[in-house]
Amino acid sequence: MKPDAQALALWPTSASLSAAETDHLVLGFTLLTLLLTVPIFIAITWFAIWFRDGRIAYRTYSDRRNRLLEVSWMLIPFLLTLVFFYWGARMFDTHKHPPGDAIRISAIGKQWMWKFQHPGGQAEIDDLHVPTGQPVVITMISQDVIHALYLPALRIQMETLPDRYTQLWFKADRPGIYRLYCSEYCGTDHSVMGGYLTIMQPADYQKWLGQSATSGSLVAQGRAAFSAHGCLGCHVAGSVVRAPSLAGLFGSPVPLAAGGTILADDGYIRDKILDPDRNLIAGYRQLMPVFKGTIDEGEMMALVSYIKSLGGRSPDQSGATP
Ligand code: HEC
Ligand SMILES: [Cu+2]
Repeated sequence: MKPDAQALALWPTSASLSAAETDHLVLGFTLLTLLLTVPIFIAITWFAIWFRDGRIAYRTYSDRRNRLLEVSWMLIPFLLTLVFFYWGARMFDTHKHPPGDAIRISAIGKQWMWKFQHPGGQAEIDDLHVPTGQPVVITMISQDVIHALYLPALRIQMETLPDRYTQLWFKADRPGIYRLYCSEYCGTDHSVMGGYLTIMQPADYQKWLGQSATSGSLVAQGRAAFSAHGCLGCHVAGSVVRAPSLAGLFGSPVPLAAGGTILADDGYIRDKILDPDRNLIAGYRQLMPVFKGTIDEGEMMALVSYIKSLGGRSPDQSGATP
């Protein structure tokens, strides 16, 4: 089916195992809901007709009770719905925990387009190319208002927020061209904020990457931004300013001046660069300039990738005392 015809299909093609599982969950839960409610609606209708005004029927109140019956018709449906709760919660948990070996793609939503960037630096607008058989993580942020990236063929969507990174991941298994959308009303041109998701065989994906223009890998772009913004002046071994080493920072706990620690994830690093006066670090004098307004989200994604790529946390390299 052509991708645009698919947009009208009642039940879009599913392009991953987890999309198929989502369908089973939704169908199963719909069936259970029907099973539990349709008999009640039939009984209500039947009783309403049987005991209608003026009809001669047996209306004497009976005080016969069957506790077992009463408990069972509450308990059995409850347990049956719990099965779906458990199933849904397990899928939710899987969606929250991408595997470590995933391809990391960054996405920026803005009025009214999507910009995607691959680890090699290949950028695309309103188009997203991914391989089959490999997990793909998309880390995203909005440059303005709230958007949401919706990939119906994979049955997933995620809000894209200003000032905070969000994530989704999937492992596609059916090559093809599918639609992608913004599913959060975001202004005048919301309806045209979308494009195509192209799922390709891994070899075709590699070929596509090779043919696409890139101005250096994301990490290399980040390294360039790191020196262009003068970060290197402080965050380098032997600098005059005593600044923490960024090597191995990603994923480690940072001790805070106010006590406690904070996990150095993408969001922490971004916040610290834009507004270093937040989350003051124990043992340092805060001398870092505020970069809010000077670094856009695209450059920030590159900077964060670069800082992530600095392996092996080592003790303070800057050495010099203030
Ligand atoms: C004038 C010196 C200076 C410059 C320039 C500077 N920093 Fe910093 N940076 C510091 C200091 C000092 C700290 C510790 C701040 C604190 O006490 O909270 C820091 C902290 C950080 C942290 C948190 C480190 C940790 O261990 O948690 C990150 C990330 C960071 N800087 C990135 C950058 C980036 C990226 C740039 C360039 C866009 C930059 N810095 C520019 C001095 C600087
Ligand atoms: Cu939008």
